[in-house]
Amino acid sequence: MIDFYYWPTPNGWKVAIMLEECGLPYKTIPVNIGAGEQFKPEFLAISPNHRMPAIVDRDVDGDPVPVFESGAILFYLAEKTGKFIPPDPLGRKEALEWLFWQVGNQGPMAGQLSHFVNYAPGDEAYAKERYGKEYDRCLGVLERRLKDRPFILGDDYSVADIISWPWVLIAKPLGQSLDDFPRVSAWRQSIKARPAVQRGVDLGKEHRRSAPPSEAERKVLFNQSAGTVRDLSGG
Ligand SMILES: N[C@@H](CCC(=O)N[C@@H](CS)C(=O)NCC(=O)O)C(=O)O
Repeated sequence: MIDFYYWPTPNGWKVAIMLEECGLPYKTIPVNIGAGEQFKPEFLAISPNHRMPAIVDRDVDGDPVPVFESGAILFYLAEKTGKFIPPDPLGRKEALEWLFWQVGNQGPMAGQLSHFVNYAPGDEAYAKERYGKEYDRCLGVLERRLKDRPFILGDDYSVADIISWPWVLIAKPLGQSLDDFPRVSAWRQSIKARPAVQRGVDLGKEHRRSAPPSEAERKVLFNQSAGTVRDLSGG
């Protein structure tokens, strides 16, 4: 059994989709990030950057294995199952390149864009333009990559697609049209049609945000420094 520390956001969906695609048995443990549950000492012991998603793999010989950071989790699960990753060294190298691309480029840029589009206190025009352009640039990178292949690594759907798809799914609410990215648009639709992907995105949907964050949630989510994290996690 795998313990899956989860809250329904694009970063959480990546791992929900991977677990569903692999058919691995897992138990969902909600981490209500608006309520500050990511700072609980027991969660920090698994995820030292106090961010979800994280997993603990109990289906191992010896001590349970904790894994944090979505890219590392997807790679770990791909290695464990032999699924959604090429078998050869050069193919694995490419899988790692695109995993790192997502967690170092598309993910943070989309995350900051989402922050300024959805939660910034004022107009923040410069920030929206800056992250909007970076998000657009990342879509351009994907569009070029998909020029002569149906999936990011070639003919086969892989961890590279699973990790990059959730932040493309929500392009429209981020204020970005996909009209200029026809291949990305077709890729997005073909992945959306997979039953495991639907199950992953639906996981915990009752917890999805339906109203703007309250003052208390804003304080937890948008006021973090080393000092506040120390206070929230109890030292
Ligand atoms: N690089 C991390 C990002 C994870 C992340 O940013 N998670 C957010 C939710 S989408 C979180 O836990 N936020 C809690 C907080 O901001 O305190 C990954 O890819 O796993």
